[in-house]
Amino acid sequence: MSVDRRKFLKIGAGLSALPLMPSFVGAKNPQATSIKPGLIKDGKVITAAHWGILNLSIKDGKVVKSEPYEKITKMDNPLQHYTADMIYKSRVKYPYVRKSYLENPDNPKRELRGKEEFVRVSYEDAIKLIARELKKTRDTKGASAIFGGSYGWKSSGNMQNSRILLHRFLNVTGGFVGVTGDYSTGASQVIMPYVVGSIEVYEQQTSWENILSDSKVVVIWGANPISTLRISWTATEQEGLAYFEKLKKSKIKVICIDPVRTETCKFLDAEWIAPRPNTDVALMLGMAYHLISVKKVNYEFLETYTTGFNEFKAYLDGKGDGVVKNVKWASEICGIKERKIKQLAELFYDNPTMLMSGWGMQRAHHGEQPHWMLVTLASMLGQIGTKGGGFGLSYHYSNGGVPTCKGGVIGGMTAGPVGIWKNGKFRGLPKDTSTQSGAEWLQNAATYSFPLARIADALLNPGKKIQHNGHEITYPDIDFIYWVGGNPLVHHQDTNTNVKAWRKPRTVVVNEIYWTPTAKMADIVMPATSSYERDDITMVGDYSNMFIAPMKQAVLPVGESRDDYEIFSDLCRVYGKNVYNAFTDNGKKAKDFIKEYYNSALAQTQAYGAEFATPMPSFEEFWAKNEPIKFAANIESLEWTRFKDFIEDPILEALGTESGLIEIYSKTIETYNYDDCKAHPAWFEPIEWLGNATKEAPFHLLTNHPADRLHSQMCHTSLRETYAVNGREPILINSKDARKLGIKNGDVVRVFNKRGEVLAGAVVNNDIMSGVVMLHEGGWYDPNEEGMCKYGSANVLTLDIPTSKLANGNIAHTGLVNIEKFEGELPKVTAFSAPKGAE
Ligand code: PGD
Repeated sequence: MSVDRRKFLKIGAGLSALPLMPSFVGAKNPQATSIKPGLIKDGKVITAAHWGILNLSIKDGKVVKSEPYEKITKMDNPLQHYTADMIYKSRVKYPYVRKSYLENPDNPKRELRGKEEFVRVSYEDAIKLIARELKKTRDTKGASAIFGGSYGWKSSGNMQNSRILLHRFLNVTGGFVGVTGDYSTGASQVIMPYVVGSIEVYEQQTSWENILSDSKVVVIWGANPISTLRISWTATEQEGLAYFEKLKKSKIKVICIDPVRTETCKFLDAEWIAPRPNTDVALMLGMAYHLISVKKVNYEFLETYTTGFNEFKAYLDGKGDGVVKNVKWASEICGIKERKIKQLAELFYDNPTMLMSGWGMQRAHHGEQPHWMLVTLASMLGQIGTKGGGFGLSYHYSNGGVPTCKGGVIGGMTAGPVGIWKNGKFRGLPKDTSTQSGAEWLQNAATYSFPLARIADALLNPGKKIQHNGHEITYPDIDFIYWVGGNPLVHHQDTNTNVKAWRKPRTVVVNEIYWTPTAKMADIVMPATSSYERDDITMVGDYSNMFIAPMKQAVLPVGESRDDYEIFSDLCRVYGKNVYNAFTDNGKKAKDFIKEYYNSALAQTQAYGAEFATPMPSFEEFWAKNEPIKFAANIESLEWTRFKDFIEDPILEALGTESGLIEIYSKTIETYNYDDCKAHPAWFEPIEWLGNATKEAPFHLLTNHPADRLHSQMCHTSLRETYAVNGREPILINSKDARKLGIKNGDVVRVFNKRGEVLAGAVVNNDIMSGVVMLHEGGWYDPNEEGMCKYGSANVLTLDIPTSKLANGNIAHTGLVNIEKFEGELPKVTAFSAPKGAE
């Protein structure tokens, strides 16, 4: 350590740095010699991750093999085999503080965030530093300066739910700024309640059993379930994939409408229809126009179950804008031949047709429109609520449509009571915290909350007023960010602007397992354990609730990593006993919560009686046995049909919309008077699309979800070597386009626009329409000195503007780029190594 460095460490807020050596120096093989009681040294451990229930083989205290617990489908899920890399690669092993922040947290040279070296400090000192600086921000700027929205996919597990634990910690210490919405369904979850009375995107779907028995046509509209069903929010049971296998064997006609010939399209041997990106609304409007002209509209359905069709029809006929939305008009916009548009519309009307839509098309400029228009089209077809027809917005996600099992559902971590914050001072916790409900917490967090996808805008523009869903929101002045369980430097759009935004607040704290781009942008990084280093419990099957799986600690924590629960408990300890007790529920350990969550499910199954649900053993037996409990579906759920009750009785089973009916025209939205979201579904030209492409940016960029990662998770594992091209993220280019550009399969290319530039590896074929390129989201951001991403993080190129004033969702799939062969010397990819000071 240099003298200079010693000097600043001394003055650095009175904290001491540790010698840069591992804490287990002296032990020959600490993993093998210090196995904690109860931890298996050699044998098998059952755990679960978003990518399924896993059977881990442990040898000498280390994970050596990772396999699925049960083989449900013939399809392999590669994500299930890389657990060892998830434990041992790219780890944050110790607490670190950015050099300038350690020297002077009051003036921490924010412009160096993400560039400067880190200094290792002791765990205790890091805890003291976070607690002190957080309190300082509260005392000087109030709770509205503390951002804890902290969005992300974290790890599976109901106890070590890092995001909720962060909320719990920030609540007991006095509140924080939260967010509304998410990146997945930002637009649809706001528009759908106006249209069908529920958010729809996270709802159980008509049972697959019904689809297989009654559908004649299945349309997969902008979705890639064979890829996205490899994971789910809790842990996947993979049954959705098994149903897609059955669909492939059935006689049902499958059509994929997508600019990319996806894995799903190829797997199902489906008919591929490729519209220009972001033009599905125009395509659907053309279909609607055609159905009216050939009198293939179910008017009885429209009259009984919907409101506003006449206003919509007036729009189709061009009554307000003079533009008739006929098939010719649609074809010119979306690029699908007129004959095909007509043929598809009639095929849907003439046959029981299930329109399965993904969410990618609503992650686009005016993303509120596609699903609203899809519901309108489905209403015209009149099959909603039938066994084989209608629409579904979650077949591609978390195995929607897999029948729900009759069993117990475990409890989970809650966001806890909110500390009292008055006149700029934290006044402690309320005397009786038991009276605080979850709703109160939500209200508190909502006071300053803003739509998640506006985060960079909010950080850069404190005090700015925006319109959101009929209200005005004023951005808070954020000076302290605490992020856990997410990777915003990768997941948020327009990375270069995002980097500027992240250099705004005084303090950024991140608990992370790996040296992600977000961890590298922090001032204080706390080393978090992976889920394989701690005990937990999870449901498996988000809609099916098919299993309860134990997630037993498999190996010792790496380095000095700690569970998020432990980190936050220790932070609370600094604030005093009452705060610690409120956070830990009077000193509970992780296992106490796990048992409690299990027992709540046990009580449910006991209430059903053994006849109706699989009996569950006591918690102790369950934990000792180290096996998941599996529940079965009953006849009711096997035959379950979405909207059936409403169709049978639209009065008693009215929808949650203002009229109780499906709203093709919303009087409430009309009152908002937004220029970018009208009172009925409509075509809006996106800010960037092939219709306004230029010589500078001639290609539409799609940033689909990757098949071999979960967003950015696993990018650092050796699974990457199976898909990376020349060490870079692959970009899919149409053969004809590549030929024109002189690009061959395997070439490194520069992809660029006015927002930024990335390197990527060319994959040239005809699985993508001409004029469109596709770079998966989730590649780790790896800037060189000039800001070019050496690995290929898609969001360097995307736009950070809202879908509309209604939902303010992200528009990750709208955007134009240019592309050229990279001729220079290839820079080394450093995305997966530790930053300076932490090597
Ligand atoms: P993940 O890669 O899952 O991405 O964004 P999200 O941030 O959810 O990041 C999770 C992070 O949490 C990882 O870094 C992981 O290491 C960390 N983590 C996991 N478990 C724990 C834990 O127990 N404790 C702590 N402290 N950390 C943990 C995904 C987001 O990206 C989403 S949901 C969508 S839908 C969007 N999709 C797109 C898109 O289609 N196109 C583009 N261009 N961009 C997108 N961004 C969005």
